[in-house]
Amino acid sequence: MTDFSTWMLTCQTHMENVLADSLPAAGIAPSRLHDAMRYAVLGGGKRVRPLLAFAAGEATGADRSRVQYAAAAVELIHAYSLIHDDMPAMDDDALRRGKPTVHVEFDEATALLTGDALQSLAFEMLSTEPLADDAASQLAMVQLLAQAAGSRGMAGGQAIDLDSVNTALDLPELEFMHIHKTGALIRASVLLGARCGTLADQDAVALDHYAKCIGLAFQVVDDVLDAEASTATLGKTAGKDAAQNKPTYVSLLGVTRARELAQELCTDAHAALEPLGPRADRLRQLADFVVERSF
Ligand code: GRG
Repeated sequence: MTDFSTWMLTCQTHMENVLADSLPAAGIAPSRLHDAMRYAVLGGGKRVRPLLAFAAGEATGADRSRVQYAAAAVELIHAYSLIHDDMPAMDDDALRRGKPTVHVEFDEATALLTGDALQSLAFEMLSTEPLADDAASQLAMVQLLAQAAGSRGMAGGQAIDLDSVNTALDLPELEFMHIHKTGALIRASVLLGARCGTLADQDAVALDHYAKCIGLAFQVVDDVLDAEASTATLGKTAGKDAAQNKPTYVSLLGVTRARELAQELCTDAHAALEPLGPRADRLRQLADFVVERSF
């Protein structure tokens, strides 16, 4: 088995190439919009969601030529969410992935349209590329991503987040918000990657539980890094949660307990994968990566 860093780099490079080929070429009219789409998506980000899709695909024997489009579709939705989240009406941030945010580099109207167009491209890709053996299975994949991105998923979580500024959420309320805002797309990454292969019902349950644990762990670590890491390391403005008086795992639990919680969630994620045996090893490595990451 290739070591994890090599595997990760190979997947990230592959993802970059698929995304670069799938996005409208720079300079093609309307060129400002297409330039902004490429600016937002290419050359940055950890690609955690595509990595999860590739790893889940490996666990179900999926062909990478299928998984690459499921992975890319999720990454396009993620990129759109970051663009809109950074806009003045939401988080109002000027730095993302170490460069100016889309509305700063271009303008607000272009940023809105860029997010819209990336979301559409994601669904075009998921419904066009051959990802499943039959049309009904592929339709179910489209529905899965639509639900994950929509008001009962990521967009709903974002709405709760916006409402929560200056309020005192308790732990279950915070968890509910993050299961939607961050967790829904992470769950979709795992399940879509897995569905590109042969997914037994009991494995779907196990992967669903794994994804829930990883989604929450990802967010707990995100909160810790926001409190502890530098803007230069993160490539986005650090310390924003406290500055905006947002409820976070760090504000509720403190850094030490938040780190412990992330580790507990990682242990739960490993336990969830037990029935899958060695074919889930990449997912295990990714669970560790999510919790141990420093950016
Ligand atoms: C605008 C509908 C809508 C939703 C926005 C994803 C999101 C919801 C907001 C982003 C704000 C944020 C800091 C969320 C917490 C976790 C998160 C998604 C962090 C960014 O994801 P990474 O670390 O980013 O995977 P990279 O740049 O590596 O892809």
